[in-house]
Amino acid sequence: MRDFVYEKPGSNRYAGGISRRGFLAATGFIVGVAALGSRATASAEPAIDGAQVPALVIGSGYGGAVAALRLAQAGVDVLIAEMGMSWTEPGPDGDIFCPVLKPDGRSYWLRETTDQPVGYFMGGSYNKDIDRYTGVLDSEKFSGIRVYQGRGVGGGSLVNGGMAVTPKRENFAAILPSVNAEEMYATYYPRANSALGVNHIDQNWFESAECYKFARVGRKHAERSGFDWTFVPNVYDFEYMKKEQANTVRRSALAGEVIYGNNAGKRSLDKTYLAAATGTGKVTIAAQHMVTAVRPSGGGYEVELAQIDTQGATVTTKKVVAQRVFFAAGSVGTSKLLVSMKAQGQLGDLSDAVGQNWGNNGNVMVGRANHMWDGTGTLQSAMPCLGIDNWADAGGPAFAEVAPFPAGLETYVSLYLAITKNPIRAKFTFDSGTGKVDLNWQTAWNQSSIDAAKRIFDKINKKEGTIYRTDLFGVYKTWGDDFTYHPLGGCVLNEATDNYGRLHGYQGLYVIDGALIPGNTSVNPFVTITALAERNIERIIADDL
Ligand code: FAE
Repeated sequence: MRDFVYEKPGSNRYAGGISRRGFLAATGFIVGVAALGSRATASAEPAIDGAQVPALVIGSGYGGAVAALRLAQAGVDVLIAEMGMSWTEPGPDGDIFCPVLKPDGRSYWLRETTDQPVGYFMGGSYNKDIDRYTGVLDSEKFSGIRVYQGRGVGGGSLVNGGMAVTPKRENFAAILPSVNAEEMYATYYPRANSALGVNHIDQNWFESAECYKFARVGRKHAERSGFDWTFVPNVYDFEYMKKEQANTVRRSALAGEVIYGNNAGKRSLDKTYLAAATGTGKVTIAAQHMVTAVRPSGGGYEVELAQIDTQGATVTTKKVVAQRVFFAAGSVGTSKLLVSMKAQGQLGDLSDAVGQNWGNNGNVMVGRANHMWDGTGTLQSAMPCLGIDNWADAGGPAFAEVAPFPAGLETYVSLYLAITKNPIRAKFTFDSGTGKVDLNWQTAWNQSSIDAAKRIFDKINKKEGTIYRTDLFGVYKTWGDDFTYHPLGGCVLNEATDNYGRLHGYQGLYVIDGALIPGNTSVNPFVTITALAERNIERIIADDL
């Protein structure tokens, strides 16, 4: 069955419908017009071909948003090129993002069927046919792993669970030893948390909230088996969620909205960093513009862009010359671009460390079948708020978020996303035959992640007299071990770049996203990506501009 046609193939209705900001690309200088309101403004058709810009940022996720805002505040005009759409125009149903239980083309990036992370239930796949469209969630397939990523103005912030976790200081110090942890915890983590709009759940409300019964059951089981647990802050507005539960506002998290976008309640980057960035009048966001090449030109860099329609087809190609280029296309996007530019000789002097040291943050998912007296509730908030902390277990460190399973009916399922300390690292390589970049991660490499997660859930199952669900990730498949939400690394700080993200070999080229982090953050990563970007851009502005 096909869902409604969200937009006719080849048309560019939403691109054309977005109000175009006044934009001058004259005399080698770009001037954006101040954004109004509280949401980032983007243009799908900016007149940028042939322009020269002081700074071009590739991608509008966490790293890109921080770079754009801080550069603009320092007086630098910035062009952001974002391959995904500007999610500001409602579809035919009046909503910007599609319903979770009835996904349409808006859900996935250029796919004909959905590819749900938890894609099976009771013996069968419940993926659905959809119309091909430049939707908000990409499930990018490599030989041994699918990597989920956000596509659009706001990057991963549009689709993620909003869990805003600052890692324990000793864990951060072990992961990025070249970074001064004291500065991070005194200055950059607080700065990131504040600008992201991180808030904490009202713990009294939590104890009785119908929508968090699943989390209370998860906590009870963790406690009964002797595991530590912790509340997890979020960028979803918990006060708004209270009103959702009281039925006084439009439901979003309580309507199961998360991986295909939230129509309300969430402080995604388009409402925080990017709104502030375009509000300076110095930042222009070119949506549906994919960077395809970067090469030296004069004293700067020539950047090639493909403007794409909602079928992913190239409408036109453009060239911009930028004095400085910030790679913020995400761990995978940045690594793919740099690895192919190095292999093809356009940026041939990049370090051999480019493309190396990639990890999946040890992600593995699993579900448990509870007894009838431990129902997880028919109404579940799509925003997790609690995690089981077993990182101190030297035999298999793990931090497991108690995840919702908002099916709209009582499933008795307790679902978890475990972040484990998987030491294996993969690399990206360019295939000159296909012209594509592959990632050599193998599914079997997740065995140590499964083993670490089992140290928690085998114990809980034994204590509770329960079993694993084997119907959520395939037919008789217990572990969701072939995908990740948390790609990290590929252009690691102090290896492929200097200690602030400057790429070796090319003055004026920077990496400022999750590619800098060597494969693991010990918790969910976006607060760390944001805080590290804050640290690096401050130094770059002070020393390089
Ligand atoms: P990212 O946010 O991915 O932004 C990169 C941007 O670059 C994207 O908008 C791309 O479309 C764009 N792009 C890529 N290539 C190009 C190109 N060639 N030209 C132009 N644009 C390009 O990067 N993390 C948490 O901390 N807490 C959570 O609760 C959480 N839940 C998640 C749930 C899901 C379903 C997913 C997919 C991720 C989740 N994450 C979570 C991970 C988090 O969103 C991710 O680590 C960050 O978004 C990565 O930030 P970056 O700035 O590296």
